[in-house]
Amino acid sequence: MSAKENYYQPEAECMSREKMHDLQSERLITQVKHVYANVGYYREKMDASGVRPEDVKSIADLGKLPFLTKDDLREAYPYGLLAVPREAPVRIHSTSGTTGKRVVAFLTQQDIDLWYDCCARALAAAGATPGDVVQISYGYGLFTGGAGLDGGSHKLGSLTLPMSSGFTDRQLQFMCDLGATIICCTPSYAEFLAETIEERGIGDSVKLKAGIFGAEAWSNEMRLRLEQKLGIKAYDIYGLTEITGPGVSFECSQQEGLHINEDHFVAEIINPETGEVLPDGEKGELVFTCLTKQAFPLLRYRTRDISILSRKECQCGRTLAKMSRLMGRSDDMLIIKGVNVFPSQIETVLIDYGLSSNYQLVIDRVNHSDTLEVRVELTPEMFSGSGTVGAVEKHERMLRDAIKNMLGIAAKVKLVNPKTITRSEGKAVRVIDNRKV
Ligand code: DLL
Repeated sequence: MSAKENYYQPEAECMSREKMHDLQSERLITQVKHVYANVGYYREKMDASGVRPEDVKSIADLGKLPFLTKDDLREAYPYGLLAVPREAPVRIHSTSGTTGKRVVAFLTQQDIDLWYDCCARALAAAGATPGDVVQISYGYGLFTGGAGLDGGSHKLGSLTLPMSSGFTDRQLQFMCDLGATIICCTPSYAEFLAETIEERGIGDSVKLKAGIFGAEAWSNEMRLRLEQKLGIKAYDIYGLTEITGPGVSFECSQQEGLHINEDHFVAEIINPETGEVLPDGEKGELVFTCLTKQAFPLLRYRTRDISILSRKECQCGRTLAKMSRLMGRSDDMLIIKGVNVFPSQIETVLIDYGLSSNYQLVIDRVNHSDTLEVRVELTPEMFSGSGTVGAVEKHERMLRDAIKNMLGIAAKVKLVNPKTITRSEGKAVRVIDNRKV
């Protein structure tokens, strides 16, 4: 433990690795029995893979259990994976996914309490104390962002401003009038807020010291920019509705990877093609097992999120394993002209180039060949200073070369006027793939 660091539950966050191993093992054994006894869907899946609850004697046996995927959740929709009687859960949340059938997750009061503890840990790690005013600008409702951080802020005893997303004028008025010190929202909305603050020249009235940003991918370059523009430290927070929402993992003062709340969730990294479990330090798909959830306890759930695990000591004093910031999703990966492209790679080029992180990738198929157009906004300086046609073309050419260098494929670059790409109040829409029917 470090004297300077701000913990919410140091006994869990700084537990010895041996103790964590024993705690995880004990909880896993109980959880597997609970699931086998109460969820027919699971029982069939486990029977089909020839594994019985007695086979799981410690965390080392985790690999015996079958994986669960989003398809299982869709198949079992809506109540098929509920592990408690219908009367027991008190809350439903749902994924923000835009395709396919929505996934619903259920929580008992205890599930909610433990989830809010996880979010309180994240807030504390970002420096939140009871003296802070925490502005929550994630959406409230089916989305887990608002509820999770709201609950965490209450647990911590901070003054909670439940703004939800949108209504930017009101957000900024409350932020300034009430002296919000911590802001929680998607990084793309944070960027929009920062832009508006700058435009209105109200930076001096903003008292923010930290931001807790997650729910979508954001690069380190974007972090530095948000920190500089808002005068804050920007922390990453990760989670997914199926597992619990925000607070599955969170960044600490070191801002180098996210600590996983391992007393509640076990993480594995697998090869997404073969399902083979990979050692620490190797890149692959994150898989989570819920150790304490009562109502909707998923075991070995494949997230499709790509990351790397590490159990190296962290300067913050937490002993919780870390996952690297997300490197993309295996299903967000675009294949353009046969090349694997992650939107975050393009974002890095744009930000390196001093451009806005408001961009859109438009993919099409013309004459049986893929085309990629990168639309990005000119910064106000570029627009006013060198916004002549010749200068814009020069910027476009240089960007095209930089993208070609990074990806190895040609892209068309289109610099558009500031504020012409639609802003999102929740998760940003970065990719328009016109190839899909
Ligand atoms: O996005 C939960 C959340 C809310 C996390 C607020 C953080 C803050 P879903 O809507 O179910 O839940 O989406 C989950 O979003 O599988 C990732 O692909 C992506 N995601 C979440 N956090 C991050 C992050 C919430 N920090 C899906 N970085 C996940 C990159 C993230 N992607």
